[in-house]
Amino acid sequence: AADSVATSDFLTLQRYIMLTSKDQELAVLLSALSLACKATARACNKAGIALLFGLAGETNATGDDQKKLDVLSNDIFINTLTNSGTCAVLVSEENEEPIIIDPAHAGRFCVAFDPLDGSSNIDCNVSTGTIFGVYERISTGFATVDDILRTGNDLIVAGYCMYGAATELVITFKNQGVHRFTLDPSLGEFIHTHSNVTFPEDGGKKIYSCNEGNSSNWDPAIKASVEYFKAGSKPYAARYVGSMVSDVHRTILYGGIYLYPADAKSKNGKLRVLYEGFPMAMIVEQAGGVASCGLFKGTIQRLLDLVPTSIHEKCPVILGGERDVKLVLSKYKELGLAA
Ligand code: P6P
Repeated sequence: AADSVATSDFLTLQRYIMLTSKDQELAVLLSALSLACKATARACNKAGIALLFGLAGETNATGDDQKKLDVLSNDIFINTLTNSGTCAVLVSEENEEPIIIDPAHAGRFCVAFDPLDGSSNIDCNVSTGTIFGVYERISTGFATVDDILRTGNDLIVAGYCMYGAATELVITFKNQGVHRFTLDPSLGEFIHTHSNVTFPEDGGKKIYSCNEGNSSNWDPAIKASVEYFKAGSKPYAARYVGSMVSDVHRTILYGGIYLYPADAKSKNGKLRVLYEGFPMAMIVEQAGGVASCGLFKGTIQRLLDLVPTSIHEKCPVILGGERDVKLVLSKYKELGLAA
């Protein structure tokens, strides 16, 4: 067994990176990211004992009340990424402004991250996660926010770390497929467990995942789609954790669809393009799924094709296996809402 002390050949994240990209600077960046994930996992595991539950008494860029763990995890990611010497620009959900790294300590990469997504769940011990996307800078002189305000198609790495029963890192390098790593706390290493993770061929389990509390404000196509999932002798199961990493991880592994659509109150939806929509869309597409905004700004919009103009911009998110996402998109056409 891979966890027996007799093991002598460990496929760690670092080894996988060197096998895949042979890019030393990228290996250092991902080593820093995995350290930050391990430190965040430890803080979440010890929160109850270390009195880390509860509010920090501040609010973040989104206006959310920051939890102590939000602030701590954000500081962990900013410090490890800055000190890695591999980053030029950082964007965090918790920071109003982008962080431009001092050119004397800067590197090639720009990282957008949500350090502790779903943290409203943390005080009741429901799983949360970190979501991140990595660009290679394009500027030659001083790095600017334009190095990260780019189409999702320019991402070179996307990933999330789920702080659940196990601490699991899911990562994809562009066109290299989706890979899963599980933290072995006794080694402090992320050990490779699955290669080329893909959606179940037939769309998998019939599960739909959305906050139906918003349903009165949905557009007719979303309403019709969810009614379709609920109808018939074998309706879909409803599963909604309220933590994007948990809901998307289950959708990729079991099948089904996750939706956070635009609605009458939130014309651009709730989720953020740079550190929620784009990374999850890249992972879902690399796993053979579909990631769309649905009808957005007058057209049926593939999520990765968006070009954000501000770092906390929002977008609708409809992602999952082809069977279910295509069903939703077909409703727009059926109802004459899109060509
Ligand atoms: P709602 C958590 O705040 C988050 O950003 C995602 O992790 C999650 O999917 C969504 O918002 C939950 O939002 O409105 O259903 O509580």
